[in-house]
Amino acid sequence: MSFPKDFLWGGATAANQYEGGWNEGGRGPAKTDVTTGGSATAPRYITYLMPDGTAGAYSQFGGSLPKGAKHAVVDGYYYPNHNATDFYHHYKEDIALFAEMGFKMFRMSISWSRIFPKGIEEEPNPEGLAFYHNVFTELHKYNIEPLVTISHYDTPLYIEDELGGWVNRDVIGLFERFCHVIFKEYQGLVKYWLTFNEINSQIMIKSFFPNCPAELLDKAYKGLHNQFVASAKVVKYAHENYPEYQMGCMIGGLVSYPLTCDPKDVLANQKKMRDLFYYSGDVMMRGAYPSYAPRIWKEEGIEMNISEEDKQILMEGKVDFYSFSYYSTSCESTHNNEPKDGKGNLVMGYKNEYIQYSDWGWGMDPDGLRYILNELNDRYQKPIMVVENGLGAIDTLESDGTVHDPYRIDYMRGHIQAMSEAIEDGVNLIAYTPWGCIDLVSASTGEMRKRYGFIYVDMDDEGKGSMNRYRKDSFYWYKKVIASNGEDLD
Ligand code: BGP
Repeated sequence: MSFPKDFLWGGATAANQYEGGWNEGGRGPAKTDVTTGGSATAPRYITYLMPDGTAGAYSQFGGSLPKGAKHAVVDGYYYPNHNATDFYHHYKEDIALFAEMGFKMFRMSISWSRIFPKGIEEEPNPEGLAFYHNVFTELHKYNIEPLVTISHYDTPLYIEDELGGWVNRDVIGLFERFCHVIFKEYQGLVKYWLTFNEINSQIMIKSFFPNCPAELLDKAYKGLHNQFVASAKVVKYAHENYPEYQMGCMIGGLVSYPLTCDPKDVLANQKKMRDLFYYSGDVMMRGAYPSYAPRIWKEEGIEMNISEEDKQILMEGKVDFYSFSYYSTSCESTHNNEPKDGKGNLVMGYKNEYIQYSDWGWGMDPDGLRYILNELNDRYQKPIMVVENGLGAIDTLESDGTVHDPYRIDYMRGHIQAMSEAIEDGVNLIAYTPWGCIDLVSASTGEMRKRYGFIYVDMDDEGKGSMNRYRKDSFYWYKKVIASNGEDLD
């Protein structure tokens, strides 16, 4: 029996992709509310209005807001995150379904603009606070432990547009105020917190946007630094004021292999892993930038003058556990001039002939999970949570309300076996919360048809559907897995 008896089995979601109720209960908008639907081949667009009232849109991959324009919801576009799959109105029903599967943990995020609509207010929005109170209370009714992401891709739009977003250091103070309020408000209801979802995602633009303008990259590194400082400040604050709180980082998982055993490929791959993946975890787990960081900044032409004060803050705000997302792997090579054809979450690489690919072209690689868990365990020697993992696939709702998804069960089985092996290897893995445990809006494509859930939600890419919930075959399978603590995977 490899899974420890108190292993935290569960599922994961995020407010912007699941909650809906975007303009209810006093909530303010976030950038995800001005982001349209897209597809595997067409990008999502971000819409705006010019001062003369003309509407426009730019691609979320590489586009930018024209001078003088303001992000806005514009007639004629569809915004899937507005209603998402409506946790806002279905939370009781959904939590009952999670409980039926036997969840011990449920990962969700708090929408910052539900608590502080613009992000700058002195006082929080009581209706927003009450909503999450109700949700956490409902979870505890079933002994489900919340795992709360404080910021999951939804900084209030006002902060992004009027204050310039995370490159502006003033945002650190606004984030602290938000955290102080929720830490106090939810004491006794929440114990596990993650400060920023996939904090490294902002520098991943280097991977899927190869000729990324220097200015954009500079902003990304500086914004990321401000998030490191913001995270460290609230981690320190939590440790001092709420000793029962467990604070974690959340890093977008990137596992890449050298395409060949040419030492040049091995070095190029090591650089990629450090550059895009280890960089962030190293700062948050060890409290200081790694020794390889200055060379990255030099090569990218980025001037990073980190003050002594910031260095001290980072050291004092180390997190208690490591968490990450894991979906896919790819390969790196120095002597391949072909375009990178191996896609994955936030990252591009070369395809690996030894693994299978999903309908969205993401490499499926359970062994890679065992490999990276061992690497992370060796590197940090702290508890680890896999807080996202899963297969985005097209499901069919049958006329009798069933959904047969053996492909999802196969994917999950492989990854659970890999985690079990990693635990046998000595890895201190404490939780597993697969992504989109109930169908929700895809972050990269805005689609509904890219489904991850154990629970099917009747909603399509155009916003049509009853929002009714249906148990997929994987629902009953995962229930058995949890009941047997990872033993029964048939
Ligand atoms: C991660 C995000 C999630 C989620 C997931 C799956 O990057 O943290 O928000 O969306 O990827 O990706 P997608 O929705 O693009 O399939």
